Amino acid sequence: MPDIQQDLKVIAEKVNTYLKCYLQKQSSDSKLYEAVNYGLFSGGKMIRSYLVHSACKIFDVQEKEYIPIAAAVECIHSYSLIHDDLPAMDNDDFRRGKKSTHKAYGEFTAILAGNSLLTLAFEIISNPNFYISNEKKIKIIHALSSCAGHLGIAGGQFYDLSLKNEKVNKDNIIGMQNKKTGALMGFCVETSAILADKKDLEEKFKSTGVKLGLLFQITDDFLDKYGNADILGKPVQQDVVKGKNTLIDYLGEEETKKLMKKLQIEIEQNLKSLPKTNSLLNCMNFIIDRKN
Ligand code: GRG
Repeated sequence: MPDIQQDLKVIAEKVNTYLKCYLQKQSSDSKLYEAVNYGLFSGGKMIRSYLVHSACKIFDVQEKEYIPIAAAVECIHSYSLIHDDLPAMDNDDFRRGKKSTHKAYGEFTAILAGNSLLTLAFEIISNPNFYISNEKKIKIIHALSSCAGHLGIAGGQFYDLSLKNEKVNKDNIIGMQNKKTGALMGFCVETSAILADKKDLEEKFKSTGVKLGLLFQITDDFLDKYGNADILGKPVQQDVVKGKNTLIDYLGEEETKKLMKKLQIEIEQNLKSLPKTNSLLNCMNFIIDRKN
């Protein structure tokens, strides 16, 4: 399998540079500004940015068209992690090998840093200096906001937390994970079709991204069970401690691995007739084989 780490680093740097420039223009000496920067630039893998990049490669979409969108996605992702770590949610003290944002800055600052990052995402896309057409901007804002709300990340998080220690079935778990983790990845892949004006491919790309998200979440659950806390930058075996519902627990490891294989085949099938899919397929393999 080709090592995408180097490629990923290049894209991560471009997106981070874009975000740093953007935030520098809003520079302030408040602790809230510091917490926003802390939560955003804390060494995440930036796999979602890489997904946007890989999907855009299929249609030769230019970097200046998709880097701001990847930046907006990272803002929403960091927002979700800051809020996920709060005592009212997962109550985690560490993230990416560092203190979680509320541990470093206090709870109200972390909540507001999360809120600021959510709105920053839409500020970036709607910025008049971002030169894609207004029609595409509106479509992208609609798709991104839909996947962040109660039918997407927030809804998935709600089910994840409310179903703790409850008896659930496979569909409940997949539905929850598709929203919590899959929706944003669905957007990452779908956005390439929107940018390339490939209306007929938007739904297929979105569903490909959601499948990639489910694969990502299943790997996350395996890493929680068997991974290395130092490499992950957070404690392991937390799903059992917190009574979380995972497919590994429900189906067993063998069936879960069969489901992963099935998802892989479906993703390959979705991309079969398209050119330049190498990067996205390599990204899928990375999602499955990653160690953090
Ligand atoms: C963001 C709309 C919105 C609401 C907040 C708290 C919350 C509701 C949602 C939490 C969603 C969540 C934490 C999903 C888990 C997804 C996941 C596996 C995250 C880890 O992603 P990585 O490994 O993280 O890509 P890095 O640190 O590499 O960026």
